[in-house]
Amino acid sequence: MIHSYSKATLLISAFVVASFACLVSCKKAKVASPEATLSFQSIIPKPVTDSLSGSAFELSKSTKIHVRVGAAAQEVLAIGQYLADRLNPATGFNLKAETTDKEASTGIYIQLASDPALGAEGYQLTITSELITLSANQPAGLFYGVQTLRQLLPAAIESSSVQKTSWEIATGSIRDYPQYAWRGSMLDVARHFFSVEDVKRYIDLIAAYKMNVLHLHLSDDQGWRIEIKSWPKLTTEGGKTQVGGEKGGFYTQEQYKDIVAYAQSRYITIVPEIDMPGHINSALVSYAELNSGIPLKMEPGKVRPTPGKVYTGIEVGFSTLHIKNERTFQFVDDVLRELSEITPGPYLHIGGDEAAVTKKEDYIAFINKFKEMVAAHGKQMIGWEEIAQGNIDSTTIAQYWHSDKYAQMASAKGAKLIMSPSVKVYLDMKYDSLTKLGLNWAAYIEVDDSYNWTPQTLSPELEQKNILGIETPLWSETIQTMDDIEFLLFPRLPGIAEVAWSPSAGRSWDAYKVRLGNQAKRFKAMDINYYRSTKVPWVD
Ligand code: TNX
Repeated sequence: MIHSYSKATLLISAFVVASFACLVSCKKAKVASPEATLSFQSIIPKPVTDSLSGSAFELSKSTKIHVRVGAAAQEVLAIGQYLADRLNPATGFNLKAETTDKEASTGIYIQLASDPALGAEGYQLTITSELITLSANQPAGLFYGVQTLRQLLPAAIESSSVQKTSWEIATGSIRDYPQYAWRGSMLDVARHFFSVEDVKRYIDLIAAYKMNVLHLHLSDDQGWRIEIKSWPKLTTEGGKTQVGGEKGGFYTQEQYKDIVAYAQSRYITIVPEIDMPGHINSALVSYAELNSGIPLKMEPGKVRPTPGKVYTGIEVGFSTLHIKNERTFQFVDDVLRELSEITPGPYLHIGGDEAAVTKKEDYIAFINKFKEMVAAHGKQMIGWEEIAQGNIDSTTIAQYWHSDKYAQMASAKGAKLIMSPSVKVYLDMKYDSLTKLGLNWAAYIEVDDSYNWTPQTLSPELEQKNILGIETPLWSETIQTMDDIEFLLFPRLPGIAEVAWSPSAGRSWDAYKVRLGNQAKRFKAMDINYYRSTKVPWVD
């Protein structure tokens, strides 16, 4: 008894001494607020692994953003500054990224560090009450870590004006990397034209969900949207109008380069598409010499094209290049050459869809020739799934949109596949029969429909190793403004980004919809015009 009493006394005195020492030297770690904890649990796309540790880091005006000097120092510094630029408007803090040659012990510390399991795009975030460490193998991983950091902060961080709140982040750690290398979206700027500013906002919106490809559909029957210096009338004539007959527009090569550079700074590759040999009326009307006498065919009862005039309706599959016209391949080669010169990314998309008035043998010959030409300009060819009929191989990428037969044919030929199932990820489809914008030929696509699928099981006979990833197209027959774009993108896009990024094991709509509902404040702070689907428990 006496023995145990003295043991207890010893323990108590040790505790008293330790507590006193701590009063002098320890700063008590703040307990994470419910809001910070909820943000941590609501990240989209869902990280591969994450764990909370209970306290909070608080961002303040004295927080330093330290960037470790070393490989790619300028690029890493730019990512640090990109982070500061995201934080400053709402906090009013005027933070600035600064280089350091040693490990930081407080603030935000950003470094490249070898961690092979994270791959080229993964990152690790370790958050304590004093220090946030963001590490990755490559700058892209750091960029994605920054996107996660944005979502860890209160939603008000996305405001463009100073907000009064405490900028808390729950402590814990996150290890994260993508399931698919191709996480893209396509914007149709041909049916309706969108300004450089709109495209930049589109880039920022998809970058926030760790997407890495923007495919620009630059030409179609209704308009030609990229300056080609050797064929100037493509834009001055072919770019004049858009669906409905209003004024169209086009990007000069300088503007296109500006878009490419902006995308690059967000780790997004621009994939330019010139749709051929069909969907080509805007070129045919710009240069009579490209015409060949093949009539523009339109089903009865549809809005017919006027020969010699840019089409302003929304029907598809009525125009074609002519394989025997001697100017055709000069035209194609000039376009592909100029486009390859202003496109640093490795891909050129040649369209190849819905060439309903091109003879099958001509279609195949076209695809084979396009493939040679794209390769001659040092690029890799991408085309819609129909290109599977051509002589394609492992150097080609086919984009699935609805035909299992073509997808399997492409896969059997060794081509890689991008999955864009129209019934799941065509964001121009209406949510339901009441949606004002959009079409419905493929399906009504509610927010759960666009989330509930995986590329692995979509078309079971595909070779999994040939699936590069996912791309979600936004065709623009019915949309004209950034508000329209946002209404069809949100809230479906974040879920599609998650299907592309996060592991499919354990995925559940019921868990996801809660995380999505928790993004409502963020969408509001980002001024996103989104569809308030009744399937989502929105928390405002
Ligand atoms: C089909 S899918 C198209 C586009 C239209 C779209 C409208 C594909 C490769 N082509 O030309 O804009 O449907 O949803």
